[in-house]
Amino acid sequence: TENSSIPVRNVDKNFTEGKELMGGSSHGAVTASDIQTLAFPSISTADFQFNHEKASDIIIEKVDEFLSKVENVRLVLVDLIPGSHMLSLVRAKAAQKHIDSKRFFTVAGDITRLYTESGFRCNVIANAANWRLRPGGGGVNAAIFSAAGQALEIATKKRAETLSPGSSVVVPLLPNSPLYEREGVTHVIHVLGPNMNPQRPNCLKNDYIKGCKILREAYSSLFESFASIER
Ligand code: AR6
Repeated sequence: TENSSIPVRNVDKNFTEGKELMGGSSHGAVTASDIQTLAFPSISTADFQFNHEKASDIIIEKVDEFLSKVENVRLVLVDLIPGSHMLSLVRAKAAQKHIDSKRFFTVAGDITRLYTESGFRCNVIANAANWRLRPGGGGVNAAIFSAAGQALEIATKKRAETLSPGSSVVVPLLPNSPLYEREGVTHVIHVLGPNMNPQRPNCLKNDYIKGCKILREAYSSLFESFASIER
């Protein structure tokens, strides 16, 4: 059976239980609101046409590495597509590798509506961006720029003009941004992944040696950017 057909309103029990566990822990100091949570799309696997098997291996490798290094963080892989191939691959591999299911989640839904549609509080979201950091163009990039309002475009331009493949940039949102007000998202991290689509700039023409290296760099850069955000 396909897990990702579960309606998005069905919040993963571990996600809410995680909150209670942390809140009631004997350490006392840690509460649910202290847990930084990053929601991210599968970089490069739609418009940029990157191989799904290879991409899912890299996601698992990088998530595992990051969670073993950094405490009090959670990661959520999101895909809009019902019955998403990427989500099922990643779920299966996460279970195989015994990735901590209280710290890593997969969610079928819109990354710009995680709180209002499924109750997931993610204070940071990642965007699979283009090199010019422009709004539009379809996919998750268009969804995030349109949900955040024009302020995101302006705030992004203040931080960077362009991105090179494998790198990322953190953009803080103003409290009056709809994404902040409605969803509780305080930062967007733009990431540029490797491109295998001949119709898009910097096509790697199926060079998966380079492609995998750049996708690893992209996730390392994304997770480091996330860890660097001050509360
Ligand atoms: N919420 C969650 N996931 C989404 C959403 C959404 N609203 N929309 C798409 N996805 P893609 P790429 C998933 O194509 O392959 C853009 O036009 C989607 O199903 O957005 O890195 C940029 O401007 C897939 O799993 O990004 C770039 O030019 C994942 O997000 C180019 O596409 C990434 O798909 C980047 O291509």
